[in-house]
Amino acid sequence: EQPVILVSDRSAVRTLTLNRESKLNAANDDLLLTLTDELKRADADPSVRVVVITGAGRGFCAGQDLGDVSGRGMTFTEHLNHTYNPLVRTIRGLSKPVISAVNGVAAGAGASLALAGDVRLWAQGASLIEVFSNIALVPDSGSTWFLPRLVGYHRAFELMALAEKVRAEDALRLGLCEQVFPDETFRDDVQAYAERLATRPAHALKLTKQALNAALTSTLDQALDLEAELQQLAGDHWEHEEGVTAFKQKRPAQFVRS
Ligand code: T3D
Repeated sequence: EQPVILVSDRSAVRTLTLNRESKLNAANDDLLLTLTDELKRADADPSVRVVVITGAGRGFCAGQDLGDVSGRGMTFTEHLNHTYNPLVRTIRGLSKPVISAVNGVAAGAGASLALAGDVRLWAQGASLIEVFSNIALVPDSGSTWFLPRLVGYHRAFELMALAEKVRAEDALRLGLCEQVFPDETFRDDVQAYAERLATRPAHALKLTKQALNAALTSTLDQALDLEAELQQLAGDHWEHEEGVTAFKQKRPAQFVRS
């Protein structure tokens, strides 16, 4: 049987590919738990500097596998706490940048996964649907937290209530993704982007991610205090010394040390 998550490494970039192609990578528990484990393994692996989550075939992730719900012996609440919620917490808490590389349709919890990355790269033919209301469920896996922060309450409500498909050019305009690449070159373009990100100062980016995540729910005073605290950690790190030295020597900084 095919593995539900494909793992591949190239130039400090670990790519985790959701691999249930015939169902547009709809998520069963095996996929969700394996993806969470693989993210933690990538975080602990010093050879990895950036993690990419993408989908095999023409879909990114069609959300919960609807053939896998009945008879699973868990309430919805238990299921979310067992599978999706640890996954989203792991992505947001990862010390390394996570790229959601949205190669095709992202629906339901798949849409949440598309929004959860630190960077969201889309193929031209990708789309996002807050599909939950089609089956009379509540948006989950972080969608109710991510989407209104990106597009405001009212647009989020409309997208969720009508389950309308958001295409790439609208996603870019709405701030649901950072870049859109042609379908034909998407995987190479994602790899090139990820490799560029991998040359950036890993320790400083880890602290940046921590500060931004905290700032999303903090006051300005709290953000200023945390910045002051984290800046000490960044300033004491060799990356900072290298950055300043490189600037003075008029050369590119070398933030990757073997
Ligand atoms: O704890 C809990 O369980 C609650 C958690 C909930 C989280 C959620 O994600 S709820 C939302 C679940 N997802 C959906 O409702 C999406 C259902 N799928 C669709 O609406 C459409 O498939 C898409 C809009 C995503 C794509 O449409 P299209 O026309 O491009 O493809 P298709 O023909 O509908 O799908 C292709 C195949 O994938 C098809 O199988 P077949 O007929 O070729 O054998 C289809 O049944 C299968 N598929 C797509 N999505 C799912 C799925 N199979 C199982 N579960 C799916 N979610």
